[in-house]
Amino acid sequence: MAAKNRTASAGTGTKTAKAKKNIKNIKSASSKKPSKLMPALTVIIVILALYYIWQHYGDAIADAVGIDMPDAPVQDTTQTAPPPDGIAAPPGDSEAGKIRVYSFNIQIFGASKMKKTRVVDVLVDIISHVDAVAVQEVRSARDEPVQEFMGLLPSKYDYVLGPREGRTASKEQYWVIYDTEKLIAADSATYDDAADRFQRSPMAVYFQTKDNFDFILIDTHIQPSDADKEITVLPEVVAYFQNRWNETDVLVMGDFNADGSYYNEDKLAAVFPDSDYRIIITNEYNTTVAERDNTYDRVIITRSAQEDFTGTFGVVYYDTIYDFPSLGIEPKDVSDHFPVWAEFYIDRDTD
Ligand SMILES: [Ca+2]
Ligand SMILES: [Ca+2]
Ligand SMILES: [Ca+2]
Repeated sequence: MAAKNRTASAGTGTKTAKAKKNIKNIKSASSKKPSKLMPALTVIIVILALYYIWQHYGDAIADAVGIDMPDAPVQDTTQTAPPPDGIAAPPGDSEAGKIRVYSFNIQIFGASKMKKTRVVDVLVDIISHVDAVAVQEVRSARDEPVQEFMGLLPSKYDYVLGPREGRTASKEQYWVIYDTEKLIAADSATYDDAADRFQRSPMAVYFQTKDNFDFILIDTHIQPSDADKEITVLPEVVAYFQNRWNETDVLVMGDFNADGSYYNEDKLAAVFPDSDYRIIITNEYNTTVAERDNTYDRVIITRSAQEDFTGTFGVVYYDTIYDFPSLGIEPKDVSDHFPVWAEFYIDRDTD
């Protein structure tokens, strides 16, 4: 993959060096006037303490209060490490006549994440192989990080970004990125959650392909503490969008938090029965980077989309794809989730 311009990081480094020089100057000036030494030292200590907190806990603070910290200085210790050159991100690109649709919770995406250049390199490489991806957990007060990331992808990619959703100060946006050479985003909408049953009301895009296949992609991030209730409502969301666009093929994708302490995964088959749906990412798959084995992320399709499904699907275990030690980052720096995906024919659709 192409090495990207990292002038922003280099600039931050120069500024830091300048600041240190200034601190030195203040120190030597102060030493000539002993009476003013203490206040000057106090100011320096406070500045250094704030700088330390900002640098080390900026992300955590931003997460806790639900905002994205503006431009926290990130120490880039990986500048000399090579980019993940020549490594194709499995499962690889789709063949002609087929598309691969992904879901990826990229964990607190915003300005802070965009500063982590090697993390961004890996994200760009993964997403440069998708035909479409339903992204969860864009958490930024501004749209610039999303626009900046789109600028790093091949120009054939376009996107739909949903409104900021959430009952508290912590808001998230759904973000669907797609290859305009394969797909046309004919329309998009957010579920009309009048009864306020979702922390983050699901977003959907109605896609058309160059051939017969047209479908609705629903992007959802289920609230962990309310997983049982929210997942139960998803079939209503499916029906809502089916009626809206008069289209039966629906791919419900996203971070369902449908496992572990949040949800009894054995209940999912009752919400999405075989008569009407097919659960493609079933309970035995691990979709999380953590040690524990959980199927939080799911791909579920409606019955009419089964004629379009090729039977090929997967989880992108990027921890085994990239040489993380040489990049100077860990897989968990990329996200706490692995992407999940399913493949579809574009020429077999009958509805
Ligand atoms: Ca269709
Ligand atoms: Ca499981
Ligand atoms: Ca169909």
